[in-house]
Amino acid sequence: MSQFIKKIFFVPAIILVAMSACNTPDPVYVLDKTPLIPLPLSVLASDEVMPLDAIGSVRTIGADERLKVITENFINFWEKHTQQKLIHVADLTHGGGAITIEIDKSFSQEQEAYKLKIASDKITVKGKTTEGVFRGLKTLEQIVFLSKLRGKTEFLSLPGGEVTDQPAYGYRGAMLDVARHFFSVADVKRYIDLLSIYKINFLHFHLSDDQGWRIEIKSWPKLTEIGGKTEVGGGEGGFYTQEDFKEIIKYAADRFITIVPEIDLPGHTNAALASYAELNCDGKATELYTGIEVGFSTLCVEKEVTYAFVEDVIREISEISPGPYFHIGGDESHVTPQKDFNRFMGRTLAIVKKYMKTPMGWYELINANISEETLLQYWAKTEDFSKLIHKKSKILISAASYNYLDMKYDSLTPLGLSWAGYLPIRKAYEWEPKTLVPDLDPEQIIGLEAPLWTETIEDFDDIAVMAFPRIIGHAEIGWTNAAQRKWEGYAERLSFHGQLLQALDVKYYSETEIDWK
Ligand code: TNX
Repeated sequence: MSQFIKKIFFVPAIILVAMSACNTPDPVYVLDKTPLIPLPLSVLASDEVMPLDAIGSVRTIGADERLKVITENFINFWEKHTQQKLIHVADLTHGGGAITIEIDKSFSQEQEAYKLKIASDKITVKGKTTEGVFRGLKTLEQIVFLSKLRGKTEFLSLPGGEVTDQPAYGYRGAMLDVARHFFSVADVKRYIDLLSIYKINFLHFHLSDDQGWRIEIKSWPKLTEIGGKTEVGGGEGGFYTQEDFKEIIKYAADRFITIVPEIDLPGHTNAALASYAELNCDGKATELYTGIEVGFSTLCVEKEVTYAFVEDVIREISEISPGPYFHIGGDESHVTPQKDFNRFMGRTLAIVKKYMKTPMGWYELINANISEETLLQYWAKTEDFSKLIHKKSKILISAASYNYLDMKYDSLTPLGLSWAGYLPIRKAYEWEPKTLVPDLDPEQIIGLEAPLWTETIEDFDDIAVMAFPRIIGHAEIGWTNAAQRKWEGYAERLSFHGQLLQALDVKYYSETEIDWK
C-alpha cells in the first residue's frame, strides 16, 4: 500500500477513535471504588462506561402498583440530578439506551436481594420482589448522587460493572420518640426519605409517654385533646390524626419502610392518666407532665376499664397499621409491682394477638409470660440481660451504649443525654450484634434498631445532628456482612457522604473523627 493510501485509511480511523473517546467521558468513580453505604455484598467493576446522554427511557417488567410508584420516584430523582429526561415504557420494543427494572421471581430466595448491572448501553436492576428492586435503585441513586457531587459539571457517565447484594438482617430499624417532643408529618417524611437512602426498613414510632399522647383514638378523644397538648419543657405538643398516621404509613411503604406503632404500657402513661380520671386507681386525673423523669406512672391494673381502654387503643391503631408488629412498651414500669405487671401483660398480649399483630416490647417483658413469637427489644447494658436469657424469643438489638442516637457524641455535644456513656461515630459503628450479648443465641437476633429519644430534641435539625452520621453506620451494620465491615474503609466511604447530606440540607454532626471531603 502506498503511503498516500495508508494515510487516507488511517487518519480518519484515528479521528473516529478519538471522537468516540471524546463521546464517552470518563466516569467520576470506578464502580468498585464508589463510596457506597451500606457496602454491598459484591461489586465487580468492568471497563465499560455508560454515557448519561445515552439513557432516555426506563422500562419496567412485572406488574405491581408499588413498582409504578418507585419507578416514578426514581425518574424524578434521575431527572433532577442528571438534567436528562427519562420516559417510562412498559414493553420491550423501545430502542435506545434504557434502564430496565425487572421483577423476576426465580431470581433469588432472598426478599430484598438485587442485582444491578451497568453496561455501555444499558442498565438493569433485577430483584425477586419490588422491594429487592427498590433497594437496587437506591444503590443506583447513590452512584449517581455521589458521582455528581464529586464530578460537579464533569459528571457525564456512569462506571460499568455489577453489584450483587442482599442484607445481613431482615430488620434494620430506626425509632423516633414523638412523645417527649412532637414532630410534624413533614419532618417525619423527611426522616423517612433520609433513612431510605441507607436501606433502613423499619421505623418505630414511640407514640405515647408521660409527656404526651400523639395519636388520635376516636373512642377516647381526650387522649389527644388533653394528653396531646404539651411536651417536655411545656411547648404546645401536638398529635397525629388517624388520617395523618395513614399518610405517614403510605409514604413509608412507598419507600419500603414498615411503621411499628408503640403505645408504652403500663408505665410511661401519665399523658393518658391526665386525660382520663378513671384510668387511675384513685379515680383522680393526674397533672400533665413536662419534665424528663421516668418510671413514676402506671395504669391501674386492677380496673376492668383499663383493659377496655387498652383494647380500644390497640384495635384502632391496628386497623390503620398494615405492619406485622404492635409494640406495647413495658419498659421502666417501676411503680407497677411485678405480679401486676405480669398479669397486665398477659391480658395485653392476648389483645395484640386478637388484632392479628405480633407483639413487640422492651426487654423487661421477658419477666412476663410471653410466647416465643413476641419480639423483645433489648436496650439496657449487657450485664442486665445475660441473666434473663432463658426464652427463645426473637431479639431486636437496641443497646443503649451502641444504638442510642440520643447519647451525646462526646462531652461537648450540646444536645442529648449521657447515662449510657458517650457514643462517638466510631463506637456506634465498630461493634457486632451477634456477640454483644453473651450467651444469646445469634439465631434469635432478627436485627437492630436505633432509637432517638427526644427529651432534648426539639426540631428537625436536632434530629439530624444526633442521627447523622451515626445512623448511617447503624444501617451498614444491619445490611453488610460482619466480615466485610472495617472501620477504616467505612470512615473513608463515609467522608464522601457529608457532601450528600449537605446537598440535602441535613445538619449532620461533623466535628471530629471523619476527614470529610
Ligand atoms: C430510657 S430505653 C428509656 C426512655 C428514655 C431514654 C433516654 C427505654 C426503653 N426507656 O424512656 O427516653 O432512656 O435515653
